[in-house]
Amino acid sequence: MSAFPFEISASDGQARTGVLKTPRGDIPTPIFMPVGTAATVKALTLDMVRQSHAKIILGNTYHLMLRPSAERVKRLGGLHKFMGWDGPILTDSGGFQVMSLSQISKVTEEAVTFQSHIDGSKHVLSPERSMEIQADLLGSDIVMQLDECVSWPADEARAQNALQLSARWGLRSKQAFGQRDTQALFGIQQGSTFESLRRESTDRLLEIGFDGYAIGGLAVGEGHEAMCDTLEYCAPLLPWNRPRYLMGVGKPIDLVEGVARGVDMFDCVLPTRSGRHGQVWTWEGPINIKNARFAEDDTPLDAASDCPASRDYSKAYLHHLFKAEEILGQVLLSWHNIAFFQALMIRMRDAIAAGEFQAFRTWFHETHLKTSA
Ligand code: PRF
Repeated sequence: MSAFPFEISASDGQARTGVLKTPRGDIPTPIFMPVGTAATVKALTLDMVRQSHAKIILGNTYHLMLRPSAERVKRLGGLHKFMGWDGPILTDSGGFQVMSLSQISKVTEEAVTFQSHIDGSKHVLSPERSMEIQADLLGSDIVMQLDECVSWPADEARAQNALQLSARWGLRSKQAFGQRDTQALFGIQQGSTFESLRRESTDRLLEIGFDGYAIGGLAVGEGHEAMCDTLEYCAPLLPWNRPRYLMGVGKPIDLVEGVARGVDMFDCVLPTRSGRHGQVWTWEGPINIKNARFAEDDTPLDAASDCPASRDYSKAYLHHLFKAEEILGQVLLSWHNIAFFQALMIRMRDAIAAGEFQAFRTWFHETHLKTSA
């Protein structure tokens, strides 16, 4: 029995909608989790994050262990109290960020050893240490196992080795995590774009048994089509009655196609990162607010939105803020983008509940891809 009940209330093809119940609040699914890497959803106050309809945010073991250190966060009352967010928090286990951010890293059976990208200091992250940091020091609600993600393309032997190591680290993560009433542990499926490896990885995870299952190792360079082709078989391998989380994904079109293939949870830096660079996500597709065509456009980004950033400021004003390099521009576009991603998830949940997901998907492709490159 998992500590976090997951109730699916409706499905439409592989797409499902439901609720993941946590002691810090219910999470309606499918859900998008804004990324709060360093104990902040960049550029946004928590009031803005809450107003955007986000129900759960993500934190990172890698960043927080380096700065301000997991022990300091613990002394200050844990991650929720430290940053002031009383809703659920999911933390990633660290291995993936080591591979992508640290210049020098080494993976052994025991652990991953790496140099900090901040000051070059040396650190060791084992499955046991990752569990201690996430579950005991940060006090995360959803803890991720330590895994190894291979970049793309990977040859089959390399992908096989990584999934076997991930499975052994999954078992060690589970043993170190133990049984907990108020926190959940998710396993991570690996196996690159090989169907037989995704099956093998799933079998190993199911033998161990987790509260939820993530799909790792995608959105690492394979492209949208190959990711969708892989999801088509790798998502349905996971148990129907437990939450499925596609890690580090993605663009709005990836979210729609992930939901269509049975994914319940997503996270990505895209809405906040692209917002800081002037990129705006809209129902009609992405636009760049710095484009000269917005210089005298006095309409808002989305008059129908309940997000102040989308509704109460003109494109001309936002264009001006970016041209003048005013910090408010980054704040408002990050806020708008996060709210847009939540609005997309709400529409998908409603469409699945109404049995109209396929119609929504068709509509989204037609309107959103008009302007997408
Ligand atoms: N593993 C972990 N975190 C991740 C990934 C993974 O494979 C990805 C891949 N898209 C993003 N974040 N632990």
